[in-house]
Amino acid sequence: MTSSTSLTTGVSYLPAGVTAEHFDAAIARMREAIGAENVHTDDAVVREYDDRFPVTDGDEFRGGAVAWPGSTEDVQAIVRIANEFVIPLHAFSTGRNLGYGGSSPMVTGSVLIHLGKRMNRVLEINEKLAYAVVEPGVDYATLYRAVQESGARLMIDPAELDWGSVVGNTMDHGVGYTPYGAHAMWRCGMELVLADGEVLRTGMGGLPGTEAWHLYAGGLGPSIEGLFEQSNYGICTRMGIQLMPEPEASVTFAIYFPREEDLATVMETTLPLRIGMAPIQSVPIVRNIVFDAACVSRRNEWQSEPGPLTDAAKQRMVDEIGSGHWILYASCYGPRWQVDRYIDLIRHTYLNAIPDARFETNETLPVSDGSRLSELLHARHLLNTGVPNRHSAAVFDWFPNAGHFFYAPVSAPSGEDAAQQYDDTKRISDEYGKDYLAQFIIGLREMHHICLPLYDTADPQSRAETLRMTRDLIGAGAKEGYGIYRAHNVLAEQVADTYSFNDHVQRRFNERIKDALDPNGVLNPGKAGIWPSRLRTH
Ligand code: EUG
Repeated sequence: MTSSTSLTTGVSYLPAGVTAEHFDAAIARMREAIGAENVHTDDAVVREYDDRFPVTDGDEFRGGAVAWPGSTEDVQAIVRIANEFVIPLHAFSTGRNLGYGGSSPMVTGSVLIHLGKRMNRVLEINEKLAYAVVEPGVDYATLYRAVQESGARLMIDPAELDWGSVVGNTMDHGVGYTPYGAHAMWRCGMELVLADGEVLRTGMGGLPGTEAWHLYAGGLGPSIEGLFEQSNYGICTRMGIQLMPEPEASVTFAIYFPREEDLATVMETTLPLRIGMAPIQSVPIVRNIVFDAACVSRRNEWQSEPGPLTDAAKQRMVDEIGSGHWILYASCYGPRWQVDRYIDLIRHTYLNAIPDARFETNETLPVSDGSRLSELLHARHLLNTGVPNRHSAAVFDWFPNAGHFFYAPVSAPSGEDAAQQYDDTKRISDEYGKDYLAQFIIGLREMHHICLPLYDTADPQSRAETLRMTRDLIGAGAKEGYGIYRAHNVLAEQVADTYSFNDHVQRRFNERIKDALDPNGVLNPGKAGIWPSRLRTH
């Protein structure tokens, strides 16, 4: 530790109340434990982990150092040292939580633990029982390749963008679009490093020699895997994820609805087709034309003035892309005869409800068509058949330096709720002069209304206005009973406050668990508004 003072070079951000000497001593111990080449304090390395979509002007949400553990034992060592020195850690998988803070910590100066940097193995692919076991660094593209290379006839469920971590996305309640789209429903069996450094295997994983760890999420006693999702009670170092057997045939369809006012009818038509898991077997999305346009064009093709987008501009998108104001995408899977029957039934039901809608499939509108419409449909077909891609990342080029928040309220998948949310969100976006770009993601008994409040990440005024707008959206939604399911760092406090039943009993409960499991408050303090007692201000 004699060299510790020289380590201060390059440490730009220290956790509040921690001296440079103390921080350096902890860093030196981490270097000893996992190798000096795996712990960095240089600005050039640490700043790589700044939020790619910066929100604030100050130094908030920045790491002080980064560690690259190579094993569960490495993670244990880091956690134990953090406890000894009372240094905040911020663990993440691949750090692609874009729109929710990316890889940035709640507490400035935290030691970032980039789990995925070296812990990126697919540990098992079991074709017969249809599951895989992955480390945090396995992203959807990697899992897809591993399944292909193994020859297993299994279909993965990718998130919207292929660079997302399977573990990270699942732990944050992310969704995809195949029948296995609700990721938290299909994870089974976790290995966790607890806040005191001990390793826990959940469920059947408690039984030495078991082969059922990734088959059954129960075991003896309470189901605890959910406790580790969107929390800061432990670090997941491996996870089982169950996979759908590859179907004989798959067809993806798109339905183009001609009017904004069709939304409520679309939702009412969808619910009965979806809630029984047939004939709509996948997770349907209902996107507005602006979102689709942003995947295949730049904003200045349609409007050069700032927002909101005019009705004329949106109508031109619809006409020139050949689309609708709302577009529903979903898929059918199974034996060819069944897919054909389901597609027929679905087409008839929607066209009966909205006769001037247009119905296409990836077969009636083949990719060889070369149109933007077929490009969009084909990108959805890839996702819906388990082929990860990053087609939607084009949104980041909608205008120069574009970044975004996610505002994602949950409600019943009803026409009334969709119309109410659309009205509120559109009105508030118009007030702020911002584009409304969104998709509804329809589960079985709920939907997520995924809105992307976009801003110019290089323009402090655009950032501030969009942050204010997003706060207004959260406030307006909460008044109507629409809570958001996942919160950006900068919004976590406000969102936690909206879950206020019985004097915020949920937060108090979460924090009682936090204090019991992590008395020094070192693991991801502040995640989902859960603060350890030493840092709590509410
Ligand atoms: C998406 C879905 C989400 C989310 C963020 C993004 C998809 C984007 C269901 O939740 O939180 C197109």
